[in-house]
Amino acid sequence: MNRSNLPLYLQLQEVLKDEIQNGHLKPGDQLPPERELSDQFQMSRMTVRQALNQLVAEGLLHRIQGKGTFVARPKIAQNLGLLSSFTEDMMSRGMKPGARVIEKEIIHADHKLAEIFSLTDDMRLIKIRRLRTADDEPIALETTHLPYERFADIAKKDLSGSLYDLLRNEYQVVLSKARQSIEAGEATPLEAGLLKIPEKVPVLIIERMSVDPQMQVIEYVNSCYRADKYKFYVELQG
Ligand code: 16G
Repeated sequence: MNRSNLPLYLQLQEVLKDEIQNGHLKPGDQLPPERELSDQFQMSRMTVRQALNQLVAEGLLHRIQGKGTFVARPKIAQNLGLLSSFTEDMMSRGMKPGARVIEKEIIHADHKLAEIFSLTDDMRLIKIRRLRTADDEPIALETTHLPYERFADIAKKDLSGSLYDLLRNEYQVVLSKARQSIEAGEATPLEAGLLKIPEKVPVLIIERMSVDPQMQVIEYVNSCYRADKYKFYVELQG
């Protein structure tokens, strides 16, 4: 494609994308100020800003207020075909997984939760909300529900590591299947504060329901993932 036919802001986007792809611009590198880019590429600052805004929206660049525009780290890509834990996912990428417990309580199942767990309304569940981090950076806020009858004492255990390891090692529970849905959402004030993103930015809302080999529901998890840090992929067979 001949770039000179493209609108100016798209031309600049293509140049910057190439620089990122061929490694001349690396994650963490700071871009020159808008004024310099506008001189260098002979376009107005508004056009430069338009190009940069689009690359920020695509997750290739990020802005730090008062500091400038930087090349973003590539998103963490998770294979949707595997029933893996956050800990395994991060470790397989050489990243340090983390979990900070924000809240844990015993709740009574509302109608929706009762249906998911095949419980009668009002039965008890353990609700655990944890902030998940990768290399100490907040990635997701996960709210997990577990049946109280089966895991009554789990809230007393150390939940700052892998929940799946805990289930396996302390309760001999192995998850065999899960159903997961992913949809777009907006960060609520609570999510934005904990995930260190502005309120209302697009996020990925994920629900996972996992069962053991006897098809007993073990966990129902509602998560909010940062869309600028995470993406999911699936391999399709023809
Ligand atoms: C993943 C799961 C979550 C599960 C957690 C266990 C998604 C969207 N969610 O984050 O359902 O509870 O792993 O991870 O993938 P852990 O064993 O590291 O605590």
